[in-house]
Amino acid sequence: VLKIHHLVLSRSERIVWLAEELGLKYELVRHARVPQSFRSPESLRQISPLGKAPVIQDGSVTVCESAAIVEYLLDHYGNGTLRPGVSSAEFLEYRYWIHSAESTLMVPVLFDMLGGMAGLDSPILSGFVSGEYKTMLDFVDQTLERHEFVAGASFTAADIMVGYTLRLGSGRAVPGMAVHAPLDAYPRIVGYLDTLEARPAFEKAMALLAG
Ligand SMILES: N[C@@H](CCC(=O)N[C@@H](CS)C(=O)NCC(=O)O)C(=O)O
Repeated sequence: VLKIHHLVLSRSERIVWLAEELGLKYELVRHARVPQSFRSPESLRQISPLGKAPVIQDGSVTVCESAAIVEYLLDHYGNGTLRPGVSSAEFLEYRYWIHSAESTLMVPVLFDMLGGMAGLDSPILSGFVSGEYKTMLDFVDQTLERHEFVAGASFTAADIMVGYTLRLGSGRAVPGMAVHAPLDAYPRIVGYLDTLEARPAFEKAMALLAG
């Protein structure tokens, strides 16, 4: 059976959410964070060389990296859902957002989070973070102005990828984490996150992870 390794309060919520969207049967393996460092425990290092979540095991195959796992699950169990066809107009946007969620869009969120955790008070850092938040949130907003989901009129796995990044930056994913994505200035993005969080598969995944 497919094993999803979940690190508590982490990106691996994406994979549980996707598995619920696809109605997959899977075993959830939870890994607690090390309390002092908030890093992953030794148990994850035994599954993947970097010791990072998410990671899945499907028979003899091990896959790491959120987006690589998403694409693997869609390749093998997607039956053509949650991803536009390669020759469709939406596909390039889909691919852009699948990648951006863990790269350009994630950059200000990570610097914001780590700056806060380290107690850094640096104008260079805060200027970078606020500038990148504005650039990226403006772009997400313009994208959502054109269509309801990031890759078009339909919900896709790119929304699962982007949704987590935005949830992390807005403080929704890790309660109590000092993060500052200025979502109040972007009601359309707030509405988008509310729509994503109202999906039955998201709610089921979150209930499972909270239990
Ligand atoms: N780009 C990678 C990031 C993986 C990553 O950094 N995961 C975090 C969880 S949110 C982690 O395992 N952190 C614990 C650690 O590195 O000790 C992905 O999307 O899978």
